[in-house]
Amino acid sequence: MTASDNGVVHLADYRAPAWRVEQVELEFDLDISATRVLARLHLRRGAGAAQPLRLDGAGQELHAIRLDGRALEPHEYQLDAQSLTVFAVDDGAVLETEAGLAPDANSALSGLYLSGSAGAGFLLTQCEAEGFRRITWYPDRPDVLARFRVLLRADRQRFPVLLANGNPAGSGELEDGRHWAAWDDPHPKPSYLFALVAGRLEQIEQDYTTADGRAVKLRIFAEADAIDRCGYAMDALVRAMRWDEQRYGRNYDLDVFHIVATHDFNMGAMENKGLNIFNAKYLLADPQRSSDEDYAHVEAIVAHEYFHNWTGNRVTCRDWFQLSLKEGLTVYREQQFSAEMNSATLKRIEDVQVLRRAQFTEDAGPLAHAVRPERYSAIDNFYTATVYDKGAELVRMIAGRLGETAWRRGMDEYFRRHDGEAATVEQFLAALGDANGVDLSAYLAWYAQAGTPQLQARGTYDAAARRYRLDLRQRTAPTPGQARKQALPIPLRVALLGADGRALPLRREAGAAPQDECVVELDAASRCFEFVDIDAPRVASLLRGFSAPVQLSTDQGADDLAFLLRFESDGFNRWEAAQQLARRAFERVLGGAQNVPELDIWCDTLAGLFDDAALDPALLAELLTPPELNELAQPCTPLDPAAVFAARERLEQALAQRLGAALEQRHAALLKTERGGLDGAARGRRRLLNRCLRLWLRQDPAQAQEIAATRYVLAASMSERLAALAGLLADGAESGEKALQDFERRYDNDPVTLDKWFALQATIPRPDTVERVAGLLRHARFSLRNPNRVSALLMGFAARNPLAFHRPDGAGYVLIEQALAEIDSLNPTTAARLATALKDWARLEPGRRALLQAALQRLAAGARSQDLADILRRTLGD
Ligand code: 0A1
Ligand code: ZN
Repeated sequence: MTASDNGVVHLADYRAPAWRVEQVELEFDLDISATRVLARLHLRRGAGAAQPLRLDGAGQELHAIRLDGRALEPHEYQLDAQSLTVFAVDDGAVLETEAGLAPDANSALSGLYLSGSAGAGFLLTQCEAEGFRRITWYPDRPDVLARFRVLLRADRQRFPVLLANGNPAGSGELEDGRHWAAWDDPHPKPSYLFALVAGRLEQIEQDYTTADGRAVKLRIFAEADAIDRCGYAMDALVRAMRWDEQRYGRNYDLDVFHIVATHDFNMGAMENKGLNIFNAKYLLADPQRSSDEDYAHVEAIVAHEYFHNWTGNRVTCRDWFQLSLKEGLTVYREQQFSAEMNSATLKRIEDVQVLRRAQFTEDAGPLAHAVRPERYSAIDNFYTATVYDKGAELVRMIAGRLGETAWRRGMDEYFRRHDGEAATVEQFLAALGDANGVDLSAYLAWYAQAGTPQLQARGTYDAAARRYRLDLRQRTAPTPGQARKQALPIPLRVALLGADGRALPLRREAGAAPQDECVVELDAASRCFEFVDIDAPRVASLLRGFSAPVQLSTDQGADDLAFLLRFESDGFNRWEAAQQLARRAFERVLGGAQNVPELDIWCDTLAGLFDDAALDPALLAELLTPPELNELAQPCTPLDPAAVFAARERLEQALAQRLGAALEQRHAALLKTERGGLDGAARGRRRLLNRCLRLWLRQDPAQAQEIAATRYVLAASMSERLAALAGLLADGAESGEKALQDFERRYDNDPVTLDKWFALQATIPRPDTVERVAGLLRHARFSLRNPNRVSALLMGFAARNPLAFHRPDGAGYVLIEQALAEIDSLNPTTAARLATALKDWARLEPGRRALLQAALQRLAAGARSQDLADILRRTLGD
């Protein structure tokens, strides 16, 4: 796809490639500062009239160019900063180029780069979305699928391990202490899935036999100090491979599957064919250093990357507008897997939390975009919560609409039709629909329309007619570039609960078979649905399981929500009732009310549940947690982050007081249980233990701080240690500072764990955290070149610490502004991501708003990278 006006690429301009590559042979002479790449492209004319061969390229030096073995004269080709054009090329021709690269100078971490230090680090690549063009000249677009053969040569001492995609195809010695390794990938793939890794790495290995009988060597590679933390990832990989066989009938398709861990990575991980590369923070896990959340991430992301082998690699995307075709679908598959491995209810709660915190806020702000956008100027900026998480919700809705058997049938058809191809969202919907004789095209509107639908529900009961009527109405507010919105198909899972809390039998018409739960689909701006033969409904439970990514408002009172919180059998909606109650209490408190009945109802209902032995401790911990600050702040305009913070504090304080001595008692009881285990029950108990401690710290600070300080030292797991430390720091306790020093000493040499130390400090909810973060920027272990460090310290501060970041004097803004200007010249992807934390400036109260706007304008004036410029331009609404 070529960029048209001002580097903006439009979906409507898509043209099939003029040239295809049948096969590509790559030869690398690897070196930290001077790598040579020979590329041999076997070319085929593609669609349309004969055109010159235009290849993407960026940053490398051209040392030689030959067509069918003949060196080209300068007038036969044209080279500029973004491309190489060869004028007269015949169908079937072979183009050879030789390029020179400097991996150690590549701070953008896209293309071929160095992880770690020049002396001890290793070389690796990141090609999605457009990194391959930084390695060699190529039609760097996902709809050009080629067979890759790769030959790697390097010094044996310095680079003992040489990996690329596909199956191993030989290795041997060369002169002068060098060696070689050849790799052959039999599956045609787009260039964004290319990868190589070279360096001194250790490995663990496991044999695996696929359901269709292929023997596969699974290997995980990491640097020596990390290899003993790869066992859990291997375990998760094996479980993910079996799961994909059983649930989707998908087998692995190479003789080896390799994963490599690096501390220098722009994202979470990457699904390169047969050679996944992982950000170490999502691969390494051990009981002493990893929290329960870390374990869950490793399991989910290992599965995610593995699942991409079919949803992304075997069937890839026609163009980058279709990104959610692979990402939304793979996130959904990953969510299904995690739900089946753990508690489905908790997983759903966590997924919805992520959606609300990251995606709903994105959808409501200046960076709102459709799951399938229609234009972009920097594709790296579209690896967003909308494309990933809302995309997964769309797949979930469609899967729910079809039902389990039909969903599987549809997916089988999708793979059957498009294996080995680059597909579109339309083709996905068509395959799913055709396999089941249904028309799913109405769901395409969900992919095209940005913004979160607001769904209003009103229930009325006619006792005489024994009818319950549900009125639904939807509306989506305008988003940038999309003033007018259409009605979307919204499936709503509904139950009616009777006075005893049990689901009443539901019938849409007289004589129909009754159901405990019904799905109604709102397919217009408004509609009403009736249920007949209904006796004495107490309350409606709507949008069970969060059946559509909408914002629901109902006419239910606080008593109705309390009833749901007590009796609802759908775990998700039970939690949701607690969230809604807390939200109502919050709004009243924020509005200045002294006497807030909703707050009492919330506290009393939770206190009633607190001793319920039948309640899953993990769910109880979530019930006891009000929505986080960013969620609560969402509807507030003008926004005063300090007032939001104070109001939420009052909620926490009220709950802590209401629970009183029970907190200490429950905490003590949980401390006596087995605390080190990794099973779901132990994790659940820890979650509640930690939540009790946080509330107890508010209820009885003096005593709880003492216990927290001990808990820090005697922690049976990292989750305990982190919770104790975070609690002490939030309280400003002296013992918190001591514990921080201890933490630094313990983990000084472990980057993944030291990031927790940076993040903990960045998120201390106190105004003077600004000065603390400024000091940490000068810490010997801090570097703006490392995305994980930037994310821990600066993203932690800007996105997860509204009280400090939005300090009224603007010091937080200046701090981020200065850091961003520097990161921009090092790593545009990281700069752009950090800048998204500034997106809500226009909603702030006038004082902060002016300060942040000025900082954004200064940044925009000086932005060097297209990535950062794009985010700032859209943020400022220019
Ligand atoms: N496809 C990967 C995410 C990813 C995207 C871009 C990257 O570099 C800019 C790296 C990874 C995934 O979904 O896991
Ligand atoms: Zn992905």
